[in-house]
Amino acid sequence: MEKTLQKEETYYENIRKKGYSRRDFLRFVTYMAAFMGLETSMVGQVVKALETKKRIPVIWDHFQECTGCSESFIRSNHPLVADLILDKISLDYTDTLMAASGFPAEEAKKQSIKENYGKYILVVEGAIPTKDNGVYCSIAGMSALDVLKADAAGAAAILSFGSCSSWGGIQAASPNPTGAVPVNALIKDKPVIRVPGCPPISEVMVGVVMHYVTFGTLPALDSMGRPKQFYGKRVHDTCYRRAYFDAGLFAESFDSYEAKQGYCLYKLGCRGPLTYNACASMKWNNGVSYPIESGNPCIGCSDNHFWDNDPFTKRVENVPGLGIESTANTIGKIVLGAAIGGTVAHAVAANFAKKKDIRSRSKKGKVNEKDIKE
Ligand code: FSX
Ligand code: SF4
Ligand code: F3S
Repeated sequence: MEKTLQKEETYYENIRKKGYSRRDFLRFVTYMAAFMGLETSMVGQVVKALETKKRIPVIWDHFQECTGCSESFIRSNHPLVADLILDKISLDYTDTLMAASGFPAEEAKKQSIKENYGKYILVVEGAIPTKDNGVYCSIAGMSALDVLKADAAGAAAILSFGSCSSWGGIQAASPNPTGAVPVNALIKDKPVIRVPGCPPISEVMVGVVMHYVTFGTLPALDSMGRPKQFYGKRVHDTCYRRAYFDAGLFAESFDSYEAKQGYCLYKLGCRGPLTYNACASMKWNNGVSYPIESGNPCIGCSDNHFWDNDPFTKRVENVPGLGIESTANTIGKIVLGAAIGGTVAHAVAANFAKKKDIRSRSKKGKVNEKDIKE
């Protein structure tokens, strides 16, 4: 396993050692800075941080989950995103990605925690069962409950990756037979950042880590403990089908002409109006698509209690923010007549501007050293 010998490297040194050029590095930074919502003028700060800062050790625990969060993390199409976790973060322990196993792996983890006490980031994927002393999930002879407490004790911060560790997820769905709870129900003396989604978007997870590396602080959080830069808007606010919603044009069935034409999926159960995530602006798989663009309504996978909300059969009855009981049949007229079109137009325009920015900044050959201002 890659271990302490390489810990003194900076991120940049490690990137170069892996065979990437300076141009690749700058391209990656500008691409990520766009996702992080940073102004172009701040790209220099990210470059400088990665050039000068030592890699931060990361311990990554898995509890009750499907490992989709790890899958999402390493599936980013940007080659350096995958390397960020495997190479550029000094990843000392993760059940699914590390080469070591069994006793040596557990020992390596203990050693890393000891050496980096108070400095490492703890990533938690999955919920923690608390019923019957946590007997329903154990790793290396310890309950997930005890593993979490031991690993959290020396962490500088904890990142709850995924809806399971953020809210409880599918494990906590009624009747929650194992008493599954999210991380922040158990850890009260450390900053716990929720990065929900089942799974979360790869660039969101990387962006949270990069923010910490660049600024040495945690990102601004909303009242639910989610980074505002990624969870500040509802899927609905930046959805490309929003114009159809506003016009009261809805697809009535999945195989209809309207669905294919891009009509709003609200009547088919879309939970975009309630769900806070960046899917519609950042999209998935390097900006290729997101559930709604593939013809499926948002099922609110980033929300608390999303399984108990019965997203596959229940339609959202009241769309918040309009101040009225709105039905799908009247909402278009109401929105158009209530002069909130300006807000909508602004949200949609901001979305297009962001997409354009990301696209232009990540275009091949577009990033030059002279464009990076300190
Ligand atoms: Fe949960 Fe992550 Fe859903 Fe799966 O591990 S957020 S079940 S995608 O993978 O925790
Ligand atoms: Fe998009 Fe769903 Fe909102 Fe319709 S209801 S505009 S499909 S997020
Ligand atoms: Fe999840 Fe909805 Fe995004 S289902 S992936 S939050 S569009």
